[in-house]
Amino acid sequence: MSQLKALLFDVDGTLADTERDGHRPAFNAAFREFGLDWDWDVALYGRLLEVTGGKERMKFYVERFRPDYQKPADFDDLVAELHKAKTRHYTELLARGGIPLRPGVKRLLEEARAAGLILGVATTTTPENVTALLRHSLADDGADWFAVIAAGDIVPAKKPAPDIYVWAMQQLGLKPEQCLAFEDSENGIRASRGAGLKTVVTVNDYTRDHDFSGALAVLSDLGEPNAPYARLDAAGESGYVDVARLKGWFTA
Ligand code: XBP
Ligand code: MG
Repeated sequence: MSQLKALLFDVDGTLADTERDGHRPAFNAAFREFGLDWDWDVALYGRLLEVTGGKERMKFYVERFRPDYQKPADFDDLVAELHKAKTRHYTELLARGGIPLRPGVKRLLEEARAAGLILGVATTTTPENVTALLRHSLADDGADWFAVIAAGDIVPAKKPAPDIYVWAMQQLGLKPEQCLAFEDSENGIRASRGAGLKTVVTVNDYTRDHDFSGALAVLSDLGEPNAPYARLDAAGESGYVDVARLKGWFTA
């Protein structure tokens, strides 16, 4: 039986509820800036989340929902420019303190560090977005808490491909049997399980009906001592996720 050495975190939807009130309005602000009449409401954005990666999501939107749109010859360049503008809007929103971490996240990260566990990030989003979230919503030196930040285009195949988790573990020199992943979505758990990782899921409004087969535990959130999680895959269990509980699930 391997010992737990590292916790690998997805970002969007897992560390913070960034999709609905962060990425979505940032995309819309970029569309307005470029004079496009594209506007992603909350429900449409839920459907667009089927595709991970902001550039990939914009292309998917045009293909699936805007047959009327005449793509310019340099459409890929336009998407790249839109994505840069979107990243600017998103990081500005984070700098205004716009998005808090989800319940229990800061407490667990602090405890895990103190217990000597290695922390890592494995996400589809752009590296700048990750460091901005960690700086503004966790701590000034929040990015330094993580031994690896695996993000964005660093691997060509984004989640649900396992590649980003595989890359993160290579950087750390660790095997899947030594790591635990945290995810919030079906695309996310397909990536983590595909990389051979045991995975704890915390759902959100966009993902609670997803298929989380193979999860170690499916929770409403990580919980706090005064605000316990609800365990969604085992009726009646509640509490808060700390290192001892993680080790119990990990070795069970
Ligand atoms: C995150 C995503 C990303 C963000 C947008 O997925 O799907 O596409 O919505 O990020 P996960 P960028 O939580 O599984 O990593 O615009 O920076 O690509
Ligand atoms: Mg996610």
